[in-house]
Amino acid sequence: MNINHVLEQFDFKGELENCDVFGSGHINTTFLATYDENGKKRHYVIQKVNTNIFPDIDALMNNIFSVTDFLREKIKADGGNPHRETLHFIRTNDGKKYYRDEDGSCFRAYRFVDNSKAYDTVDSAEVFGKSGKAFGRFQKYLSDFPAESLNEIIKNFHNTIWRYENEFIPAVQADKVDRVVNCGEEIKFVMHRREDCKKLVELIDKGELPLRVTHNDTKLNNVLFDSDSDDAICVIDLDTVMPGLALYDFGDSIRFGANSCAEDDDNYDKIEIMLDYFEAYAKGFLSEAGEALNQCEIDNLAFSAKLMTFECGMRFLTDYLNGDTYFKTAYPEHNLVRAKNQFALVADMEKKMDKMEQIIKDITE
Ligand code: ADP
Ligand code: GN1
Ligand code: MG
Repeated sequence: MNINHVLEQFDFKGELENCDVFGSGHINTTFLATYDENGKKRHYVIQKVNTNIFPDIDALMNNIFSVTDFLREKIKADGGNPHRETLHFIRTNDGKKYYRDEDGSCFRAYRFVDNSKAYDTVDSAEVFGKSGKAFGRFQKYLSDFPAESLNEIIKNFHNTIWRYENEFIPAVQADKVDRVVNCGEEIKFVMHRREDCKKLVELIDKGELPLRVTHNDTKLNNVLFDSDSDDAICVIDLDTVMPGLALYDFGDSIRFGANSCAEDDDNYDKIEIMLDYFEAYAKGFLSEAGEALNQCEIDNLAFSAKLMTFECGMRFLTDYLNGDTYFKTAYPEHNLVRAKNQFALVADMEKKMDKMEQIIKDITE
């Protein structure tokens, strides 16, 4: 791949200074390019989209353009700054939403939000609470987005029982790369919790949990913070914006940001759910999205944190069993370490579930 050739396809301002790999996502390959326009630095983010995971790139980019256009209007109406508070994608020189090179690789570009940063971990509950506000506001802004116009980019994305039956169990049975032998305990851990996998799906079927337009991948490094004030300003990584549950967005944020350790830390005995972070996030999220939530959603907030952590651990374990074909890994056991990490967090949440539920009650009653 010749990145300079890719950059030439977009209408960036100024002279290219440098372009480097950037960020810590598990799916796409992200670059940061710096241009100089008459002494003024301009930064752009270029992403090679993972087309194994997102084969229908047209559907994906149509979603993203319509969601960011919609958000821009909401932000303006709310008196916000649309240049900083949502992503601004840049079309190719011939007006397309992405560039496909000769090898079939697909690239998209957007403006870097200046004076911003993404965190893989934060060192204060207060800052984490601000990300809760940003994701809550994101959901509130999209509450009247025409959901039927969105393409469902990955079917069954958070259908935990579907992932269990159709991905996890077949991966164990196939044992393609002879790794079952390394993870008997973890496989048992998942199997013992099969009943949990059904809970939210059954509540959807009963009509108790409403589908909303949600982000579906609300980890901390998918929101940008202002470098000076540490306010959470812009929700990024819009690939999985689809109809989903408010609980998926809440739970996935807690999974990543209220873990006392990074997602792939192998100090398993140091892993715990930090209840002050849980509380700060819940307050931030509910202050923006809370009014719209029904009682069943509120009653399942604490459980959703456990379920999203469990589901993610099961996905890491499945990928380990399949030979690391989905998530980017830095070393052979990386997915197993991630799975063990998530399961340690699930186990701690199980011990603290009463406390987590009480925190939600204290905020909402
Ligand atoms: P992935 O699907 O691979 O997670 P993302 O869109 O989340 O792709 O981008 C990957 C990472 O790049 C983010 O988690 C973040 O760390 C970083 N990143 C992306 N865009 C920006 C930006 N505008 N400013 C700062 N960091 C960014
Ligand atoms: C992936 O794209 P990224 O790195 O923000 C994944 C999420 C997982 C997460 C685990 C499209 O998120 O579902 O929860 O890794 N995204 C996709 O860290 O599968
Ligand atoms: Mg990301």
